[in-house]
Amino acid sequence: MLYFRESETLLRRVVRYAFLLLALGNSAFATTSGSVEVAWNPNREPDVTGYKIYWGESSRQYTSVQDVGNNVSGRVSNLTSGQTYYCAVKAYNSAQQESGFSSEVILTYVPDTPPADNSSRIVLLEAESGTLTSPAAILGGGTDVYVDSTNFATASNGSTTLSFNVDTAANYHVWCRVKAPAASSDSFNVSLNNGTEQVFHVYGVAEPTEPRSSGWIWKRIHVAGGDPRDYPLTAGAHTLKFRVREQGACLDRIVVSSNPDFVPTDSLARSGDVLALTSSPVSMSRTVGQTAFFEVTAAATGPVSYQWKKGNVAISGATGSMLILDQLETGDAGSYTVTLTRGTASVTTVPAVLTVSSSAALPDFKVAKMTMNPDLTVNFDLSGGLNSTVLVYASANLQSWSLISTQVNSTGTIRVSDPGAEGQTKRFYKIVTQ
Ligand SMILES: [Ca+2]
Repeated sequence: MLYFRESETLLRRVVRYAFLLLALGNSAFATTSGSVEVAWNPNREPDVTGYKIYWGESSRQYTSVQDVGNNVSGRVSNLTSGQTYYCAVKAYNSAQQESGFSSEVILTYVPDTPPADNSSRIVLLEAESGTLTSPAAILGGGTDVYVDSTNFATASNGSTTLSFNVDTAANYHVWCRVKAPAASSDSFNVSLNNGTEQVFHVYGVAEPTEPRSSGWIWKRIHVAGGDPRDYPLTAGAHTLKFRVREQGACLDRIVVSSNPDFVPTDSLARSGDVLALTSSPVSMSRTVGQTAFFEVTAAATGPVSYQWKKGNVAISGATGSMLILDQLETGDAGSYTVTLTRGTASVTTVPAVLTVSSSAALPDFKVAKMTMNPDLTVNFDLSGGLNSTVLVYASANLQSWSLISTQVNSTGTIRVSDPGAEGQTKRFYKIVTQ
C-alpha cells in the first residue's frame, strides 16, 4: 500500500530513476508507422506493479495514456508525422495508486519510410527543341542533332531558348553537352528566366589545365574558379537561354539537376523517362537486436517509386528510398534489393547482403536521460560496463561512424555529449567496451 507520503517518495524515485529513453529522430526505434519506442530504468519501490506512458501535443498536457504493465519500455503510437509530442511516465502500485510524472521528453515522429526523396530530380532538354534565333541553326543527323554556329562569320547573337518545368523547389545545376572550338573558351552566354547573361566558359579561366577536346563533352556551367553555378529554382516554369558567342560552338543537350553528385553521360536516354542511380545500398553485418539501414538515391526526370525486396520477395510497405530493419533476428539475414521506377524507366540495385549474427554476452548497457538541448546538441547518461573503457560512436546512416566519447566508467554511469546531432534527422549510437 502506498500512502501519500510514500507516494511522494515514489514520485521522487520516479523522477530519479524513471528517466525516459528518447528515440532521437526516432528512426532507430520506429518499426511501424506512427510509433516510437521509449524506455526507462525500473522504479526501485518494492510494490510497484506497472507503468503508464502519457503523451500529448503540449508540455504536461497529456491526452493519451498507455498501460504497459510491469515493463520498462513501451510504444507511443498513433503519432502524426512531423507533430511534436511530449511524453512522461508514471509508476503505479497494486492499489492503482500512481506516482507523479517522470521528467518529460519531446518526441517528433519522422516516418521510417519517408516520402520519396524529391531532391534528385533532373530535367533533360535538347538544345534544338528550343526557340532559335538566327543565325543559330539545327544541324547534325541521327542522334547528334544540335544547335550549331559553325556557319557564323563572327560572334553572333544566335540563340536557343528552352522552356522547362521543375516540380520541386531546389538548388539546381546545369550540365551541357557541348562542342567548343579549340581556340575558344567563353563559348556561350547563359541567362535564366531572361535575367542577366553570364558567360559559360566551356574551357579557359575556370579550368586552365583542362585539355581541350574537339569532340562533344559534358560540361557543368560553373563560375570562375570552377565551382558549379547555382540555379535556385522555384517549382514551376522556367527558361534557359543560350546565346552563342563564338563561331563553331555547338550545343546538343542540357541537363538541369538538383543532385550535386549527378554527372550526366551520353548513355542518358534521348527522350522519355530518365533514371540513374547515384548511390546504392551497402552490405552490412549486424548482431541480433541491432538495426540495419539501407538507402538508395537516384536522379530522375520526375518522382520515383521504390519497392524493396528480400531475395525475390517484395517487402510489404517498403516503398521508400530507405529501408530500416530494427530488432534484427537471424532470419532477417539475406540479400536486399530495391527496384526504382520512373515512368517507363526502371532499375534494380545490386544485392546488398545483410549478415545477422547471434549476440554474444555483452555488458548490460542502458541509456537514460537522453536530452536534446536548446542548442540542438544531445546528451545522455550511459550505465553498464563498470570499470571498463567505454567508446561511443555516432552515425547518421549506420555506415559511417564517428567516435564521440572515450571514458572509463568508474562510477557506473557516464555522461555522453553529442554536439554532432544538430541538424540531423536521425542519429544512431554504437557502444563498444574494452
Ligand atoms: Ca540534341
